[in-house]
Amino acid sequence: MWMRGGTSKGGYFLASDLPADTAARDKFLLGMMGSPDKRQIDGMGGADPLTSKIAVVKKSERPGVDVDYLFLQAFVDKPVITDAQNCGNILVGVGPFAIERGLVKARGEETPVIIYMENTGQIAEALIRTPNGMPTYAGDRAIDGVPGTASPIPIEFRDTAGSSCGALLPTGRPFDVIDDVECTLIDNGMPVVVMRAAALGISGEETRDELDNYTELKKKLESIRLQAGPMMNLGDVKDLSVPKMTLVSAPRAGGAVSTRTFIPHRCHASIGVLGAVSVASACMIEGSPAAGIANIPAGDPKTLDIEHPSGATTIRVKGSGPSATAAIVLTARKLFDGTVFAP
Ligand code: NQM
Repeated sequence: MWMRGGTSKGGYFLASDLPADTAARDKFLLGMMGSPDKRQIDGMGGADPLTSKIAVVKKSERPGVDVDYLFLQAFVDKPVITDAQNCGNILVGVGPFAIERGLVKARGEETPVIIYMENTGQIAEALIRTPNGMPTYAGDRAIDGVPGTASPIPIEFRDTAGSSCGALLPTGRPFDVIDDVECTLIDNGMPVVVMRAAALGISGEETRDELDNYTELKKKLESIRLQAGPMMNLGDVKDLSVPKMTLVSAPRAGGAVSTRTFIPHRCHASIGVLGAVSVASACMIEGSPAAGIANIPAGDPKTLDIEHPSGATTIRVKGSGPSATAAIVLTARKLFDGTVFAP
């Protein structure tokens, strides 16, 4: 099934429909996406990392969990499929997909789906509208970065701190200095390096296309990223899609902070969901470069608008530090259901 999840898009598969052998699976997935090729002309990928995404879903054997979700990122221009990151946007389609495929039975107006995220070993709980025993996609919820409206899907995350790096702050410090740039190395669901845009010589208001053509900036970011990888317990990150690189500046539209994120080699059209949770957490760490410019509302829980190139992503954070929990409301839509082929 092809679905939009949040501001991303990809292929959703039952694990049982894919080869069990990882090498054979990856060969099939690269072939059906059309990778490696920057236009992905011979496959389903949309010539963008945000549309070259894959969800592999199966019924869970874990107590209290409905389905297991493995996220796979297909690189566009390299023959690489990686499970080294999670994806909160593609996650949004997992609940409806699980119900459509009969892995979870609809239970009245709304059906909760408890999802184990295999990449990072955490739980997310999604609530899907199922008025007629099946997911309904039509609704009145708008999200920035997607035209029109659709049915809202609230999702709560549990235990996201240190998902891939072992700790919220893997170096134990609010920031480290790499190549003379103050960087917060953080993981609250997604490993992210958070820096001030000004420290890299940009305003933070640039468009995605402007930043994608800024070769010098990309070189500087890659140098920082390769040094940050081992410091974040991720090892050599040359062929990994983490850590993400987020440049923050003061909010411009009444939100908490403004962001431009590289994922990691192309600029994101908006921001990843778990990426936004990690950035929001960095903004709340005293002494961090982000905290100095962010506008954090008082009270608990807090609603934080993380501004990005297509608007803002709203995160609700309860508590603070490693025990904080995060929630979002996004939308998903079924686009196509059928048979996909690889060469
Ligand atoms: O951070 C893109 C996306 C993502 C990841 C990326 C995501 C998340 O927008 O949870 O959703 O950072 O590669 O799909």
